[in-house]
Amino acid sequence: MFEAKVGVSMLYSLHESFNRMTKRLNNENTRYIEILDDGAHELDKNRVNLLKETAKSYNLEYTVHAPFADINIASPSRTILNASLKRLTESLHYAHALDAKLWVFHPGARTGISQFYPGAEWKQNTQSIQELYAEAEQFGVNIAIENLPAKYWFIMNSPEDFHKFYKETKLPIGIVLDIGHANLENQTQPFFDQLADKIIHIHASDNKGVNDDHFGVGYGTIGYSLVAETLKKIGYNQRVIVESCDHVAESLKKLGELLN
Ligand SMILES: [Mn+2]
Repeated sequence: MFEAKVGVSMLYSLHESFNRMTKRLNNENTRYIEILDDGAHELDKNRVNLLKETAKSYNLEYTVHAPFADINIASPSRTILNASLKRLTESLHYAHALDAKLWVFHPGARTGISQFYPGAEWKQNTQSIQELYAEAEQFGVNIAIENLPAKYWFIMNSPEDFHKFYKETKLPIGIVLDIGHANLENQTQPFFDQLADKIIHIHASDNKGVNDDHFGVGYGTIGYSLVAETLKKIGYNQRVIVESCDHVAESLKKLGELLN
């Protein structure tokens, strides 16, 4: 039976205070909420407690998006790498405290010196993911890695990259398919064709194939009707999270209609 769970990322509210964001949670027309542990919404113990109370009151289910500002798990700098992993581990612990169903994180990125060390960023990225996975397993937190576009220096852009990663690590780690990111690489259909069984979470926003705009669904050039058809065909029954910065309620409604 087809029953994708359409939810919303609080990314669109990141310019607002944490308390303002929290007050929105009972009014999102969905119980599937993705909290972004970054910027003004960075988690701490008190905030986790507040979110837990809110979830209880309104029967919400959280997923947590790991911080990504200035984070690079493929960094060639030991100092930056350690700081990144420390911050991510902290976020994992908050996800555990929140009873989050999933912790979503970004792969590492190339840097201005990567060209001098071919393959080093890939190797470091893999090692970091193995460390995060071990940590997550200890805490019983389910984690998944998101596809990112090469345009913004990230690695792990295509199905080929994920195949390579799985072949090397044998880790049973899922994929967050970001449809907007995949569109920038023309890889949406290849991801569905080749890795449908690995996709355990979806980020939905729109763009025009050039920049990662995070437009509302229907405000770019992505064919969401086709995406919805594909999701039905593969029997996708997990979360589809609207990760738009505008037209959020409208996007949620559109996807809900397309997927039901
Ligand atoms: Mn995303």
